[in-house]
Amino acid sequence: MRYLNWMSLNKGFLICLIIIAQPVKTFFERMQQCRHPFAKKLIEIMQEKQTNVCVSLDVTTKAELLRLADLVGPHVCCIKTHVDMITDFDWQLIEMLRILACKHNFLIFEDRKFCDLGVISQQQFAGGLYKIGHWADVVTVHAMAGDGIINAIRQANPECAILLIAQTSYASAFLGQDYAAKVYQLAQSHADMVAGFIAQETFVNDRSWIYFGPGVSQSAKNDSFGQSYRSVESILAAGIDVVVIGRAICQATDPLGAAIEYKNRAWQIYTNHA
Ligand code: 5BU
Repeated sequence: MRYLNWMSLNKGFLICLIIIAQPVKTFFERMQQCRHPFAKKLIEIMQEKQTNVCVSLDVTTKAELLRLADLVGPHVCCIKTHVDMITDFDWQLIEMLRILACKHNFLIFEDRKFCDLGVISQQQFAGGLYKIGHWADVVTVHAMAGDGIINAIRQANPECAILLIAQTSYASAFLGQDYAAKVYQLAQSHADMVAGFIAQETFVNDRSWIYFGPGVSQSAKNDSFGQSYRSVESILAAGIDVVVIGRAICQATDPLGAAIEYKNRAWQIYTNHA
């Protein structure tokens, strides 16, 4: 009897262990699937901080960007910027942002959407006022310009990862399945630089990339300039790894509360799906 009890206890313990171990195993697998070091690092941070939220800090001053980064930084895996929106930009902003990235363990994503000749994009990436290539962990690139931009970024800083825009949350009628298929081909031939995609779904049956999905809000359906929103549930059900959330956090009356709410909701859904 005692032996039986011990056996059933042990069995229960083993089942618990398997259940507890499940997400770890899944995340390990997800990390194994993704080839690019940026994607691997991101998954590590996601797992450690239990968050698959990337917050888009679309604000116009240094002070506001840094205030929000410090406030919501502990709850996100990435902070996305549009650095050319900052009216009082200077290099101190970058230094402070990098310090906050270390303090809160998030990656910096500059959503520059490069889309020009390689030679121009290289200057926009490495030079100019913002010197994006000196501080961003990842940048967005439009694939319609071919591989010139990817080659130019590789030459300037091969450590900076690229997310190719395959699908958008706006004007998506322009970029159909054919376009996404070509974006995928481009990524495959530049897998040393391309870590994943901006998309609305996993548009190819290939999990070796990380998928970021913008256009997410639980309350708004659209804005007055063409943005269209989906819920966290809907975009994660479509296979997206990281939800990109801007105004729903930054313009909330309580940005910290909103960030925590999105983090918990997205993480719970993602870990059940992952
Ligand atoms: P919002 O406030 O959650 O609407 O902000 C969305 C952010 O994501 C914003 O910075 C856009 O530039 C970015 N974005 C997007 O909304 N949709 C896309 O398809 C792409 C980027 Br690509």
